[in-house]
Amino acid sequence: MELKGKKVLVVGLGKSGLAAALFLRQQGAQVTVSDMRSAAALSKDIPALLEQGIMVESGGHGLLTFRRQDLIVVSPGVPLDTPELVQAKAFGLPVIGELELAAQFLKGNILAITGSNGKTTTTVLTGEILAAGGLPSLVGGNIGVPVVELIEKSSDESWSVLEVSSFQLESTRLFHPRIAVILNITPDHLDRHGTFENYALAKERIFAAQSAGDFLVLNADNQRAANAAERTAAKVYWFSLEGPVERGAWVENGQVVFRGETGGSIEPILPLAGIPLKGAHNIENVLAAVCSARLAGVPSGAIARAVADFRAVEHRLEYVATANGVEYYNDSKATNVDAAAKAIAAFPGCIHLILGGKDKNSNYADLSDLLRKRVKAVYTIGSAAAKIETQIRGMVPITPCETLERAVATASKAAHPGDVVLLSPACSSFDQFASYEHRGRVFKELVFDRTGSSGRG
Ligand code: UMA
Repeated sequence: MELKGKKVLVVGLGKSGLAAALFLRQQGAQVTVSDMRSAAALSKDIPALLEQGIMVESGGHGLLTFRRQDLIVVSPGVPLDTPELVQAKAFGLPVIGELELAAQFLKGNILAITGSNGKTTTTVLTGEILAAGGLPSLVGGNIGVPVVELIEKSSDESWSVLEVSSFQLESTRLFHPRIAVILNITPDHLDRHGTFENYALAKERIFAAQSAGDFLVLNADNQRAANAAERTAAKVYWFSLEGPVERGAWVENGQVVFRGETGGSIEPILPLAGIPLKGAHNIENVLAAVCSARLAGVPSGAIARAVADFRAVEHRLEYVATANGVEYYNDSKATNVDAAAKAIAAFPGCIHLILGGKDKNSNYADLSDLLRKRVKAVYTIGSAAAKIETQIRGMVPITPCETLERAVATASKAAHPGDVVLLSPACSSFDQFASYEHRGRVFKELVFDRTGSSGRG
């Protein structure tokens, strides 16, 4: 892709847009950035952009700005049905995402991981396993590191391990991972994609450009993810919690095992007891990482060592502290119902659960069974509170708390020794916080304030 002298518009000035604009400018493009936020809100980034000769349109998107371009690079959070983008496409302008742009300049191999839940843990773990196996690995994508930022560090030998979201995949055409992983597909982001099928189809773009020499790793236990096997040109590998698979990873007699070829020998990788993460969903994440790492050529000893040394990623069922016999867990990254279900299932019972935030057109009644069996009380927060209360009424005592601060205080007072206070909100954070990371950090501070210094540091 030749960018020198091209007029390129970057839409959205968040992490992705900022990194993409600077990269495009470096490549000699004439860059404009357009963002709906006001100049005051963007004031932190504008000076650096102007200094590089990048023009900035703030306070909204101008139709004419979108028309006068050779290429439009869109940030993941900007919906593709934004009227200015629709019109630009109608005029024949190419519209691609930051992932698609970056992937065309990345050297080496791409190992891309998508799924409704477990992406970040699996991505970080896979990156660590590859590094333990001596492969130069770079980690980025939806995890918070724009893929363009990896380009400079990539080499012909490197493996870029990328967490990729449906938002990023939706606008890909040539994105071509050597190994692609679909961990699971369950309802999420229905507010953006409209239907579950549209959302699933966006995720399936992860293998759209793959061919017979590539690998697609699928969860045999998740129907919608497994369906992809019928539509791919890549060689399919499986992982399963339920039993043996033709090729791939599963659990047998307390061991994680791997079989490289249909009918081939079964290779023990590590004992189940050597996995230091909570919850069955995390065993799935480990199986996916083991399978991908074997396909990348990492020997079993290095895999076992890296898994044993791995610690939960921040905001994913992260242990925070214990006070008066009550354990506190931060699962702020659980921004959909399925993720919250997995977190609840990871504890035997006695959970005081903080639910709520910004609704994504979700159905909280899907939690009914787990709420009845494992949850002592629910504390609601945020703009989704009324909907949650209506959908789960009668299943478990509910205390409307509005804020996280009140929820932590109320849950802490109600909890007895042996109970767990769990923030696993099943909603996005944007009604009350800047991000799920911000929400998680506030939760941890509130817990530390109540429990003294225990767990800090
Ligand atoms: N904006 C517009 N016009 C619009 C919509 C937004 O100008 O119509 C502007 C906003 O004013 C803002 C900017 O776009 O200034 C935000 O862009 P963005 O939402 O794409 O945010 P980034 O900071 O670039 O972060 C993105 C991902 N965000 C989303 O997908 C929403 C980050 O994933 C990712 O870490 C980052 O790129 C680096 O790759 C976050 C996320 O929530 C963690 N992802 C979703 C998820 O995991 O569920 C998919």
